[in-house]
Amino acid sequence: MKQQTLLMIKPDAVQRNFIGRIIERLETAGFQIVQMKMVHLTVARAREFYEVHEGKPFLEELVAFMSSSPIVAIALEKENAVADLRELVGATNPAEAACGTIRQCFAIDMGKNSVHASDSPENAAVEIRFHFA
Ligand code: IDP
Ligand code: MG
Repeated sequence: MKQQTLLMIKPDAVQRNFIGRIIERLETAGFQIVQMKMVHLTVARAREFYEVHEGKPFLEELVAFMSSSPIVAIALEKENAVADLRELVGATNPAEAACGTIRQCFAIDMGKNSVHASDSPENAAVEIRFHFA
């Protein structure tokens, strides 16, 4: 069954001109782009997006980074989209990301890791609504 998920191209990747290369990976892997926009999140909006991480030691750094310059939000559709996108994106820490994954190819470090991908169908629905309500 077709499923939707959310990908964000984070500031580090936008700034290094990797938008096109990342989108090419998505399309080649069979994801259909259903909605897409470039947006500069405010600190408050970035904090709202990552509210599940409230209390984590990296939250302040993450919110500051995600509101530092524009991101690209993309709603994607495919069979098994959530799990397949997580696999294409790779591990949170690029040093541990599998060969050929987006993070292994483009990410700088654990914080500046180039992309976000929803981690469950439930969170995907919430995150797509957050950007495309
Ligand atoms: P995920 O993006 O792979 O789902 P999460 O654990 O949900 O990883 O963390 C959200 C984001 O917070 C990560 O993508 C990364 O940018 C940042 N982050 C997570 N853990 C750390 C850390 O230990 N140091 C710095 N940033 C972190
Ligand atoms: Mg996550």
